[in-house]
Amino acid sequence: MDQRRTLHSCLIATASQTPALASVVAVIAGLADAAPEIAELVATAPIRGITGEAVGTNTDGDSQKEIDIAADRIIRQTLVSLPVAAVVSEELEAPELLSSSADLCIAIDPLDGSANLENNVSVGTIFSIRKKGKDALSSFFEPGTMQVAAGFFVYGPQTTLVLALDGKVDIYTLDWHANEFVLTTASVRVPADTPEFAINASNRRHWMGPVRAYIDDCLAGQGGESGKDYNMRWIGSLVAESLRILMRGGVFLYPSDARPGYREGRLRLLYEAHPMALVMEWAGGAATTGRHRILDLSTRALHQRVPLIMGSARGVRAVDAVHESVEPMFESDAPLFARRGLFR
Ligand code: FBP
Repeated sequence: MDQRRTLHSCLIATASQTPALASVVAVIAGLADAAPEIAELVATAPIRGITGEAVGTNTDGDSQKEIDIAADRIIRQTLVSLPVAAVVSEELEAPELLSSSADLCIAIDPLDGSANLENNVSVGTIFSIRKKGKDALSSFFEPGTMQVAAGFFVYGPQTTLVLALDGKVDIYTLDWHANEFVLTTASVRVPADTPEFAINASNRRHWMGPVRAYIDDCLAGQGGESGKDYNMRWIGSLVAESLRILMRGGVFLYPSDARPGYREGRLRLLYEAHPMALVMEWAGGAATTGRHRILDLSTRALHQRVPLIMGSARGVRAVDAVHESVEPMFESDAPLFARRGLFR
């Protein structure tokens, strides 16, 4: 007998146990229907000639490729027929208002990491779902704790859905033949303490004192204050890094740095940091800026960036502790920054 549990059957079970989640479940089912089309687009993009050249810039000045726009179109067409009041997309300057009677507001990054596509590195779609507050637009300015579900698809060797719903995080894998997602890891837990970090180390000279002190100590290994040897990974694709951290732990850092435009980091709060923080916390991990819990932050501007440090709970706490003990200045502002004990 086939013991496998499909996304469809899990969603039906959730909606019948928790009727308040019925519209959320409908939206997730819709996104899951759209994902194979985007995965197929990604898989065949070089043949179609649409990975490469930038065709414009988005609201934040990031280059936009034809494939970013195509993925955005697929997702937003899907959302039109679902109980969605408004959508914020990385590819849209302003929110799009959909059904005024619907009770959900969605923020999406339709194709995160598309700069990696020429190299056949995993990319993905990130989504964040919140209940509509007093009106659709103001809902996007509520803290990340208002999310009722979040997750991401990874288009890689496998097409994966990581879904934070109903207080837990499940991982599904697309069965291409049956055209359905199958539960492959239920209630995933981020290992509490994995000596592995992920950061774009080429920016070291631009980092603030605390991040530099933390990473320098990781690099010092057993001879450093942590007394542990660390491994390093950097894929340059948020969805791929997040999936790795869920499966085997570690800490991911995209901090603020002194480069123009990076004083608040690189990643966007509404459709990158908030959903990843919900996934991490519901899987037993943590997500902060080094000083503040990401889920407690409210958006000031729709496409606002934020420093993101996430992953194994003990690792994130260690980074936060360094932020308490090391002066928060950029080296370019003050070459000598104070340093006390790191892992206390
Ligand atoms: P986009 O949202 O523009 O796709 O950029 C996000 C991202 O690609 C993340 O997936 C990744 O973590 C980060 O940028 C890599 O940045 P960098 O190239 O500075 O290391």
